[in-house]
Amino acid sequence: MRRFVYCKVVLATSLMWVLVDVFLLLYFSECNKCDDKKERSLLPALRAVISRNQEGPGEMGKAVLIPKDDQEKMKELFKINQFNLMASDLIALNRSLPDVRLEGCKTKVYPDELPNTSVVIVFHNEAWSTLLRTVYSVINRSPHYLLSEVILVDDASERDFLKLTLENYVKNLEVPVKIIRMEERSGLIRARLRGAAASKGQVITFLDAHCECTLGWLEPLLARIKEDRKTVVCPIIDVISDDTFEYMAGSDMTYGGFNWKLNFRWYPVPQREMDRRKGDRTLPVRTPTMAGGLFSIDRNYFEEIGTYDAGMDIWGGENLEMSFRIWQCGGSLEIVTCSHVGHVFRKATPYTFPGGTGHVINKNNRRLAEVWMDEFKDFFYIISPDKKC
Ligand SMILES: [Mn+2]
Repeated sequence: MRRFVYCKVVLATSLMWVLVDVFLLLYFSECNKCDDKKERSLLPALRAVISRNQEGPGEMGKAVLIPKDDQEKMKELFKINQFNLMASDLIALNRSLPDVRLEGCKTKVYPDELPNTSVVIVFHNEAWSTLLRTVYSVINRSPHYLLSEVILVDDASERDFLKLTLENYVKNLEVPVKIIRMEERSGLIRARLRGAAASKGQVITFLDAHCECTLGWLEPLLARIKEDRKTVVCPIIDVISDDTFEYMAGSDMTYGGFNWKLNFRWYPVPQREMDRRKGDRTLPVRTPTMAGGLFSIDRNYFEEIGTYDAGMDIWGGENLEMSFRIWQCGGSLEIVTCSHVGHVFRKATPYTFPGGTGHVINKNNRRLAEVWMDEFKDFFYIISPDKKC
């Protein structure tokens, strides 16, 4: 009888100490300003659970609705980046997201030995919350042994918080984050090339500066490249609403194409591609073109095909140029349907185009047509006769 009482006392005291430990862990992990040593000492898994406060705005990818009283301010802030900055700023930088993958993707097993990747993110006057949420989602949802580094390339931003404040902030992150500054506004292509040149990973993964990577996004991309190093892979691009930051799953039934004005367009995946995969939607889709913002490519293959066309300015046409280049240089381009990354799609561009938007895009498209399209370029010039100079 007495032994039983002893047991109870011992159990009760140890339980108390466990609770004290949990309390201390919770207390220190909640603190944002604590130094990185405390931050690092926590077990990553435990921290992931703790940081998943699913009650906050936008958690689990839910929409953030701004109260009526703040709507005037919200509209003002919207103009800065052409998305709802007020909503974005309310959402945790490491918010939780739903698992939108096909059931068959959740149980896939990938080889242990995968190539590692550098993640290259170009930004120009990006908002703090969207840029950092991109970085956090990469760090928190990628196995660290596969993540060589994150490289942020600043294409001559003018905002102060993107200078020293950003540099100091990223020093405390648990994956090396390098910031490269372009001396003058150079555009997406030349900035990406600079990031690629500075990177060390076996694979280069390009992401936009307002993305959120979901659980399991990276492994299927790298596994496909390991299978065939000449395959360039894109995730399914999920939609993050520019109004509410709601996270909405993209479709595995659309792929990339283009029209004769050389605009990128989404089209339904044709039956022949479904048949080739014997109806298994978890297998990668061969896609004619890519949207361009998000893809992974083997570093050596990227160099073999001559990287990007460095003569293209600012933005526009480079995604089709890269797509045509890949297919015509012995590679293939695929959408890996088990990989999901969200992207804030906007209705208008917030960016300035030195030289004028139309002029820049026309110039890039002419280069695209002249280099890769042989006699098919005539379709482009017939549809857009003013483009010929
Ligand atoms: Mn974008």
